[in-house]
Amino acid sequence: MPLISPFTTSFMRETEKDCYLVEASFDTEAGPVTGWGESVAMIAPLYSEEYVDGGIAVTRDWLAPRLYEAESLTAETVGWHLRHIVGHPMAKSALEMAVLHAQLLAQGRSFQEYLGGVGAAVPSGVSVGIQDSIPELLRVVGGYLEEGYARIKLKIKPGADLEPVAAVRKEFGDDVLFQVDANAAYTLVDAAHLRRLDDYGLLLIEQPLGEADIRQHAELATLMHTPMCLDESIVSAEAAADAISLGAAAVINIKPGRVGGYLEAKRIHDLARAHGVAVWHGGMVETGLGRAANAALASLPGFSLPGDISGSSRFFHEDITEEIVMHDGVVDVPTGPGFGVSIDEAQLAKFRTEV
Ligand code: OSB
Ligand code: MG
Repeated sequence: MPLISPFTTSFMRETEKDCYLVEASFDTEAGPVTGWGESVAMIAPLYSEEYVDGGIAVTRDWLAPRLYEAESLTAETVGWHLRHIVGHPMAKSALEMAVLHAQLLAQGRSFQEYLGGVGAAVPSGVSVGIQDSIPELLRVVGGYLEEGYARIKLKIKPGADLEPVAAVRKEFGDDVLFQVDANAAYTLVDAAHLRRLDDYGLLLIEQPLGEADIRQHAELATLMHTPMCLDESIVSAEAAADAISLGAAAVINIKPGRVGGYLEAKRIHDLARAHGVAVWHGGMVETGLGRAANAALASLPGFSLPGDISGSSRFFHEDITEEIVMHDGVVDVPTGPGFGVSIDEAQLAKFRTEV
């Protein structure tokens, strides 16, 4: 799916969204039911080790066969059946999501109700890529603020950090909820430089160091005031427990795909909440399918900061489901059965490259 404008992070420049979906069909007493799951793996292994072609291969050859063999498969047992396959959380997540979708549809139940989420809408933040110039950055951020987004997250990297952050603060003032995301672009050697971000009243700094560097994030957290938030490092509830107990994460970005599914994501939410650690819902440029499910998860009470749950129009001219709409700084939590959206087969056919 072509993106409205290129999305640039410290690790890549994306001009189109490439992903795969999982379709899970079941025969039930009431007739056939089909659920859809979306993998958040990217086209290249640059954000995590997973990537689209690898996810398709491991799903076909190793994951799906185990689920075909399972008796009375439920969403709650997908993780159990796949437990001996090491890694591949994004691929596992897409499978669990498809089974969960089918299960909810069969029960006529909404995902929010299943989870115990609360409220009709969730606050909507926007993730802003690295721009080619400061004037361009101010134009882009100004546009999102005008649209009503509740929070701005700016991608940073070495050489594109202090100056753009200072420019956004100067132009839009101290009241804008503003945070940065480095996608693992720095090392602990950069601590003195990163500390200079403390002058800008940021909500948090997301993943300045590497995925494996939980202890080093804890050390960096003692060297700066800006709250430390982890994204890439939180690959499971166990990793979240380690990060919390080491003092590496004052805040956690929860992405269901990165942790193996929505059920593990809820466990991380519950764990963080019990420790008084704030969480917010991350994004992986999902289609309307993933975004709809994300909005339901983000309605759990521990999600106290606006998530990367922007409307379809943030990234796409047209979506493969009903449009996800940001209005008044929020996205409504879908209330219909399943994830509350459906795959538009004609739209899907338009973007489909493989059967
Ligand atoms: O680090 O949060 C990230 C997109 C792809 C990979 C990693 C990240 C992101 C985003 C997108 O920031 C946020 C969104 O989907 O709105
Ligand atoms: Mg991030």
